[in-house]
This record gives sequence, structure tokens and C-alpha cells, in this order.
Amino acid sequence: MTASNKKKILNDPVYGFITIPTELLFDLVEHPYFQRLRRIKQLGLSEYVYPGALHTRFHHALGAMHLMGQAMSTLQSKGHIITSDECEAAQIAILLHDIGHGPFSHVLECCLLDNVLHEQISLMLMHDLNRQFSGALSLAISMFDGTYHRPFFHQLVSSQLDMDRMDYLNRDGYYTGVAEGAIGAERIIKMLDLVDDQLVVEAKGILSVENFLNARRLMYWQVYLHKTSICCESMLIQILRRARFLIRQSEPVQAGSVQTESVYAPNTFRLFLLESVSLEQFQTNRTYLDAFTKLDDFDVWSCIKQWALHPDLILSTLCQMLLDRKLFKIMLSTEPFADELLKELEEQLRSNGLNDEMLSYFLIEGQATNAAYLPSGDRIAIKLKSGKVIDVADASDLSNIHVLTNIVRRYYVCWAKDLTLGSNVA
Ligand code: DTP
Repeated sequence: MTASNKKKILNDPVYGFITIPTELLFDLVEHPYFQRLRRIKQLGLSEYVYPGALHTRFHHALGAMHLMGQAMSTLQSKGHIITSDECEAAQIAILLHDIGHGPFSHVLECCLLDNVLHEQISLMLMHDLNRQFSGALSLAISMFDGTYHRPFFHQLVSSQLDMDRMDYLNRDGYYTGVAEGAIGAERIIKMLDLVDDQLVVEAKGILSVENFLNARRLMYWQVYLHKTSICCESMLIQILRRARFLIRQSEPVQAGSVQTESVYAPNTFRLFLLESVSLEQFQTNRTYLDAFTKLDDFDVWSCIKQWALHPDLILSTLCQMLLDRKLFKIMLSTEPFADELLKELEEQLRSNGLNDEMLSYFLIEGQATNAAYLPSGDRIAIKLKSGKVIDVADASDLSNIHVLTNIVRRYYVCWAKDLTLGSNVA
């Protein structure tokens, strides 16, 4: 492709048009590591609650790159010197920030990997791309990992008011149809400024920042941690737990292990089911990173369809239930559930014929937490007219600002209320 063909304008339902401004950015978008994001949904199984939520990490990464371009222009227009290399690097850093997400984004991070965060995989993949592009990503990597000497670049990529959050709130609000997600990102970006190369928001932008924090709180409880989504995610996690158990038993890894019917999974996925892969394994054995870059939601769905026919009743029942959206019942509470209630649910399931092993898959307890703004973390700084810079929590006269800084915890229990085991198997 000639250089002139590498400047692309894409249609985007949220922002209208998105320009891919440089050849390098274009080549990164074209790269198979980035194209894989087309096959990873942004909101995992939230589409079971909000049918429009079919957008992917690909859409989000492009949107965040677009907002980063706007942030660069705003800061330059206020007299801050930002070179074209820095602009490009900042856009690369945000374009690639989620490249390390695996299938179903957050849902599987917890059960396929051993304490490895997607940010750590993103960094490994950026280093890999840097080798492939002869060092052209070095500046972007230093912005992403926070080692670049101008801190505001890292703050725009990863902080409590970054281009990631600005795009995903807008975008998730748009695709779910939950109007409260719309945060007026363009206005907030216009209010951005720098003091000593640290990101600040001008005082007249404070209402927009409050609106942003409120929107984030609302989107968490109304979308990301919606009770039905929690239920779907728990079911998916139980499916993987069971598949992993069966695969480990059927593989001749341990002498004397019980042999069971083999469980289908492509080799790239099987690797992650056989063991919880650690950061050290990723760093020392290239096989894991290579396999990870081939893995997406489609692999997991095709396995679920196959596993719905597996002779193991626990696996097949869970898979068929998820495929048909026959979901567990769920209860939420601000307090831990009483033992008596859990015993009652257990008895209910036992009377439907479930034994101890089955109970551990069909009766699940857990908790979800969120805080819209954590003053203990990196702060959102407001620049007052006097030039003084203070935390948004101190600048706001919003009476409910403390609500936004609280860590809210919800306990949940979900269970297969009307399950008759085997009824799904022909
Ligand atoms: P943050 O910056 O908010 O801490 P992050 O993990 O760094 O988040 P990501 O872009 O990786 O940023 O994740 C946020 C996106 O994932 C956003 O679109 C909301 C979505 N999301 C988060 N948790 C869930 C969930 N449990 N189910 C569905 N979607 C989720």
C-alpha cells in the first residue's frame, strides 16, 4: 500500500469520523494483534442484558485514539509545546492500551491467568511490536509504562480521567442505550490544561468532571455490574472451571490421574485451560504469548457449543443453559448472606438431585465492588482561577461527592433455581 493510502478516515457512530493520522498508526491498526480486538467484545456478556452492546475492543481503541488526538490539539492550543512525535506516541499508547485483553475482556482475566493483568500483556505485546517496527514504539511505551519524563502523557493514557474512561463511558452508553453514559467528553477535553506537565482541569470544567464521575458510578451499577451480567459471567466462569477440570483429568500429565472423555478445545485455548499461566511463563516461554494473540471470544463460543454435547452433565448443562439464556437466579445484598439462606438454597438444589460436586457449580457466592473516584489513587486535579491546584473532591460543592468516593460493595448469590439435570441432553 502506498503512503498516501495510509491516511484513513473511518466512520464511527459515536464521534462521526475518526482519522488515523499517521502511517505508523495505520500499520499498527492493520497488524493482526490489533485486528484480533475485532473479535473481543468490549462488555463481555453484557449483551445478554443490553442487546445492542455488541461493540468490540477494536471500536473502543480507535475511539480512545481519536480523543487523544483532541486532547493533544487542546493542549497545544493553550501554548504547551508538544512535538508531532509526542502526539503520535500518545496516540499509539492509547491505541494499544487494551491489546492485551483476552476473550470476554475482564471476565476471563480472573480464571485463565494466574494474576496476570491485561495491562501487563499489553506491555509485552507493545515490546514485541516495537521489535517488529524497529524501535518506533519506544516513546509510546515509555508513556504507557509511566517512565516518560512528562507525566501528563501517562495520565492521559491511564488515570482517573483518561481517554480510556472517556471513550468507554460514551461508547458503552451509546451501544447499550443507557443515556447516562454520555459524558460530554469533548467539553472535558477542552477544559484540560497542564501545570508543571501534570494534567489539570480548568475550574469551569468542574461540573463536567462531576458529571463524568456520576456517569461512571451509574454505568457500573446499571451496566457493568448489572445483576444479570454478574449471573452470566458466573456461569461462564463455572463452564471454564469444569472444562479445565475435565481437560486436566483427561490429559496424561499426572501419573495415575483419572481418565475422562476428552474435551474439545483448539490448542491455543487448551494451553490456558491446562494451567493458569503466570507472568513468568509469559516472559520466559514465547509459546504462551503467541497462543494468546490467537485467542478471542469466538474460540470460547465454539467450545461452548461443542461442550453442550459433552457427556459430562455438569459441563453440558451449564453450556446449554448459557447458549439458551436459561440463567441462574440471583440475589444481591449490601450485607453478606446469612448461613440459613445459603443452607436453604443448598437444600432446594439437593432436592432437585444435585450432589456436593454439582452444588459447587450451580450455587455460586461472590461480591462486586466499585468506586467512581478514589482520592487515594492518582487524583483529578482542578486548577482554580487563582492558579492553585486542588483535588476535585475538595473543589466540588456537590453534596453527594462522598458517595462517589465510597467503595460500594454488593454481595451476590446465584443458583440454578429450576434445574433438572440432564433435561437439556438429547
Ligand atoms: P478502569 O480504567 O475503569 O479502571 P480498566 O480495567 O483499566 O478500567 P478497561 O478499558 O480495560 O479499563 O475496562 C473498562 C471497560 O470494561 C469498560 O468498557 C467497562 C467494561 N467492563 C468492566 N467490567 C466489566 C464487567 N464485569 N462486565 C462487562 N463489562 C465490564
